[in-house]
Amino acid sequence: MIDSPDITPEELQLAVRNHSLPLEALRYDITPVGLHYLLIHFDIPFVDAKSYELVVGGRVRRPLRLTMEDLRSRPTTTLAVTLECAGNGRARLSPRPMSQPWLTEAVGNAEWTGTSLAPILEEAGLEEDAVDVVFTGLDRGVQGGVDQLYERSLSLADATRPEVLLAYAINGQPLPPQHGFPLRLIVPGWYGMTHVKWLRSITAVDAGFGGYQQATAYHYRANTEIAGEPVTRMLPRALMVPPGVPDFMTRTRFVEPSRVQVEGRAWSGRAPVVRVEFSADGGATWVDAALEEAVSTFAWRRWTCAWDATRAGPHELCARATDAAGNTQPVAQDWNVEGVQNNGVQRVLVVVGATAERQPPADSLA
Ligand SMILES: Nc1nc2c(c(=O)[nH]1)N[C@H]1C(S)=C(S)[C@@H](COP(=O)(O)O)O[C@H]1N2
Ligand SMILES: [Mo]
Repeated sequence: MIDSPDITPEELQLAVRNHSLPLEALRYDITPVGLHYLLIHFDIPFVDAKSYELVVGGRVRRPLRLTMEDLRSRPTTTLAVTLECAGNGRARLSPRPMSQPWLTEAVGNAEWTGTSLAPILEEAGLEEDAVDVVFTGLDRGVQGGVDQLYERSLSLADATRPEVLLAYAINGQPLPPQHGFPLRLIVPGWYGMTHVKWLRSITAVDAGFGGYQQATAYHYRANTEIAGEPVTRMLPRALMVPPGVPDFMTRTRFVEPSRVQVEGRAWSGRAPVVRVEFSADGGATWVDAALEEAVSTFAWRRWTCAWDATRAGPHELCARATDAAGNTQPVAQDWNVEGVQNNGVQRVLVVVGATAERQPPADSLA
């Protein structure tokens, strides 16, 4: 299933800390909290909500210190937002970039509740020379040889968009520790790294932010000679719920000869998804899937497609999304240094045949 299969103990260590969405959970409009993917670079910080304060400072006229009570007393917004890790699909590249070895399932669609960021920046009063807003987490570690707090920035224009939230709840519950308790940033449409968890401070700065996670990491580059392009909004992607039942070890699917209703989800952070196509022959021929309304402006759309699974034998199923800006998914994935923005089409191997004919692989012991 993976072109360069020798997963290292270091990758395995990351993989067991950070789980993906089981693809069958694409059936839920809103992903149940425990099924939403997770990505934590360092350790999950232990935070006492009673003494917690968010510090808003830097190039502002009125620095603020906000308790959770202050934040909860502000106007509330709830928004369904599809989050996807920028490294989704990385483990399918060859050679495999060394980092969290995602296959294609680093996604989730939760309902985030919080308060809008723009009015807080307005209250703090940005100075004329402020150009970027830096979001700093409470979690600290070393990456690329750099000792750091996890931090990312946004331009003023991006930070003050109305949909940008400081969120303290997910699916109606307080944030669990792993999703950023007590407060995180939500930037609808952007890849996961932007949504800083365990927010400790928000700082307006008068020059482009040069922090590791901003200026060094999260760049799309074909080789190490170039700086590349910063990773920002999500490219379109469609995923399907693998039909039938899986083989325990290989995850190959078994389907009884029948007419199968294939279903899945599609999203893009660049423009609304306008088309999803389905292929039952490894991408040689495509048919249009039916699209349902998006769960929200910033959330995935459900799609369905009928598949005549009557010819016995193996079939490779694929799905491909296209957005209103004309972005689509490549059938063959290009390689890049960090293994980010890989939106190559999903491939699901399905064997059609009667149950009695299925030969379990000899080594599939539970
Ligand atoms: N403080 C902090 N925020 C963070 C991270 C982190 O390691 N530390 N990981 C980022 C990355 S890379 C992703 S993909 C998302 C994952 O959010 P989730 O775990 O809630 O799904 O959080 C982002 N926010
Ligand atoms: Mo990520």
